[in-house]
Amino acid sequence: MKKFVVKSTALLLAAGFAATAYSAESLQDVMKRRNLSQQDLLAASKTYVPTGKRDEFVAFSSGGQSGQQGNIDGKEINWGDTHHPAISETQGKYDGQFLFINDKANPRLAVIDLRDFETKQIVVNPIFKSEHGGAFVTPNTEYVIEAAQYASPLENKKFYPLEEFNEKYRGGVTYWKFDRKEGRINPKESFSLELPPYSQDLSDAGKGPSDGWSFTNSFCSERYVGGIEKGRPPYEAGCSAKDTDYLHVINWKKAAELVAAGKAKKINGHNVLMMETAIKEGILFLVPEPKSPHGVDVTPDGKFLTVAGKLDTHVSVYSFEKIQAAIKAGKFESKDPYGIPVIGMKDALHTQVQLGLGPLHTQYDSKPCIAYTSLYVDSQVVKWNHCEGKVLDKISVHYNIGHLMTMEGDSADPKGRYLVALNKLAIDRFVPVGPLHPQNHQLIDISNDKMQLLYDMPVPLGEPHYVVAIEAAKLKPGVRYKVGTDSRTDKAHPGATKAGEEETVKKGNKITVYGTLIRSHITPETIEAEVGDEITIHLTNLERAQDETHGFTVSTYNTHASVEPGKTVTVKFKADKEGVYPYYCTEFCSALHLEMQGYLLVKPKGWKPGKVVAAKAVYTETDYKATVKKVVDTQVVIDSVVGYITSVNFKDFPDVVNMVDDATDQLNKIKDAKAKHEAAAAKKDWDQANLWAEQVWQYQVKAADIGLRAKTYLEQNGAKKVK
Ligand code: CUK
Ligand code: CUA
Repeated sequence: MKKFVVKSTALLLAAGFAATAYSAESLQDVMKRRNLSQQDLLAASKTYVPTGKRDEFVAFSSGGQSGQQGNIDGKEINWGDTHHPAISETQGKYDGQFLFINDKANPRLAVIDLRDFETKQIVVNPIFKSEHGGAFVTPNTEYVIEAAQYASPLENKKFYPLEEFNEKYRGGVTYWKFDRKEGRINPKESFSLELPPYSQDLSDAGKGPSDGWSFTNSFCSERYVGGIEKGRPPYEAGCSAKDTDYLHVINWKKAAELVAAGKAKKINGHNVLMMETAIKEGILFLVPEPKSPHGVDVTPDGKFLTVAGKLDTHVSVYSFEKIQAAIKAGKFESKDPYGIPVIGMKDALHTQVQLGLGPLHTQYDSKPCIAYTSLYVDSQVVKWNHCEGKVLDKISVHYNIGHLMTMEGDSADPKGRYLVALNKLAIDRFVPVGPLHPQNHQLIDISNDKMQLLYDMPVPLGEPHYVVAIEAAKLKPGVRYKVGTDSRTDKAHPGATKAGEEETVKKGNKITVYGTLIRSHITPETIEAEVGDEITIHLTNLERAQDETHGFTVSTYNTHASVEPGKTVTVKFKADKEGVYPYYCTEFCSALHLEMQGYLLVKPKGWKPGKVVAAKAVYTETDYKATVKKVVDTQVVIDSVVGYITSVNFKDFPDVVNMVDDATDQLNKIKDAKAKHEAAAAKKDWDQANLWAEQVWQYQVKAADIGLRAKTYLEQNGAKKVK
């Protein structure tokens, strides 16, 4: 420890000397040197978060096409194409409890618990082969909506030729029932509605007056089937031939009742309400919408829905009231080929507003009637008034914006303030990194009449289609798990192990390790196996201190776990190759992190040890005495830290209490190690004596490390002296 102090002082001195060679720059100097304008400075002061301060909003971004893991139909899936995250809602407002996200390529939906930001569940859609209109939640998160995209037969693994597209291929929308208490989707109580093969696109749930209804777009009501290799015009021509496509208007509350009343058909074991039933029961309607629509976004008051048509310069604002009036009056202009009643566009429209080229997605402001729409082709964001139908402002973005996102801007209670443009192309914005450019987000201030571009942010990896942002104060994540928790089930882990109860059990060719992790030690330090053994390692992180995560990996066995404080994880693998495989902690958790190691020894079958030569002594009595002196000196430091902590009201700080508990645990281990080094010294076994004395010092160092952290925390958080 002393060595560190000396070193860092030397560094400080060096830095100090260097600094004297220059005088500190003023704000003006920096502006001049970096060629910054007043406008840049204003933008910087609006976005800079000083050290120790925190962001007001947190964004959750989809990862687009990127890697992860899973399993569908017994096939390992190593990537996904996530598009739309959704935060759970209570009465239409973000509640910060759960996040849902869809996978377009492998139709499925993930549930993420925002207490620990972990994926708790992935449900695979039982009837779709691709999807896009998810995840969208109903106002109290009763259901998570997931609509199909490319039509396919609903039965699993069933082939029908493309010639039977109109008869056998289907779209649909799934309503996944969410059990908030369990924090999981309940597939048994979930259901789908069969829809025509129109290539359904985005969805949204009604709220307020439109609660109980949901809306799903479609972009290929032509039901076109391409096949350019057979001389047919391509999909993009056939799917945009007509002037309109269809908005699906669905009464999901009634649909749920019909399913409960047994009116659904089972397909692949899943409840599907067939179109025929939906038409007969009056819960499914269509409204024409202009050319190749993309987003449908319900206004915060639930009275209107904005549809943006990629190939139309307008957005169309539909009135929920008018749609309902047409339904009540039975006023339909026609039926589609499947018999679904079609409401006339005129009878449903509130207004249409010309915005520009390629409108895609819409978000709302905290100010009433104010909406923002992305223009893909024009590379612009338009601010407009959806009540009065007029354009208010436009700003250029760089380049080709897809989604846009305002703070809680798809909820019943948008927060305004900022807008993020999720641009598809970055082109010249950032330092070049080769042909694959980073993704590009731009932050825009929307608190004034004119929008102001504040910041360009490169984003690595997959393309974030949609992002949701929530007030940071609404998130209440935990700091640690109750010791022995399986974070996937949120229940006690069967392999949870307490300190001192670690063991390795071998039964036949199955080895089960009940191990623990605590700075800076993995128990056990050796795992012995024979080739072919199946190894299961349960590891419990015993730390109570905040942020003391350990990791675990075994060399070349393709296994890894991140073990946060309190968590128990299991890694499993087959020891299928003979050899020596170090395992270690993968998080730099302590000064002796590198020493947090062990060996997996995989012996050939039937291996017997040969004659072991006794090792020569390494340490002397002098070494032992020096170590004992080091222990005595360190104890002085510990005593002074303990003196400080107990002199203030540390018990009022739960985080400190946890740190003190951890430190005390370390100190309690000293007694045993001390007895061992004293016994060895009495026998003049200086190797054993010195090493056990060193171990005492290790416990001290860890305790002192935690103690100093607690002391700093108390000093920074205004601890008060107690008598
Ligand atoms: S989609 Cu990508 S820009 Cu999947 Cu919401 Cu519109
Ligand atoms: Cu534990 Cu590094």
